[in-house]
Amino acid sequence: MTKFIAILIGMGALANSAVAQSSMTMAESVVELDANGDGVMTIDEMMAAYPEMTADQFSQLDTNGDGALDDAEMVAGQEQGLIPAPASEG
Ligand SMILES: [Ca+2]
Ligand SMILES: [Ca+2]
Repeated sequence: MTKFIAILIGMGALANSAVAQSSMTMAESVVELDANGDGVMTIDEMMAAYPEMTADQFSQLDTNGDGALDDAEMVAGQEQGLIPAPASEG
């Protein structure tokens, strides 16, 4: 009986981590694109992931104009449909 409860708790923990993961999906996709791991996407990294990305599109996404896309700019771009979902998933 104790073992059964332990299994239930274990499954609950698994379910919780699955929920946590799904809410992290967007941040993870940013990390995947960030080739040099500096936490922001340059136009080179964006064009490597999205060959159809143009400089115009990039500057549209780079709302603070620092020449790189941070997490917030990536999320905003994805929400606006300016950045397609990564094709490598699934
Ligand atoms: Ca980078
Ligand atoms: Ca920026």
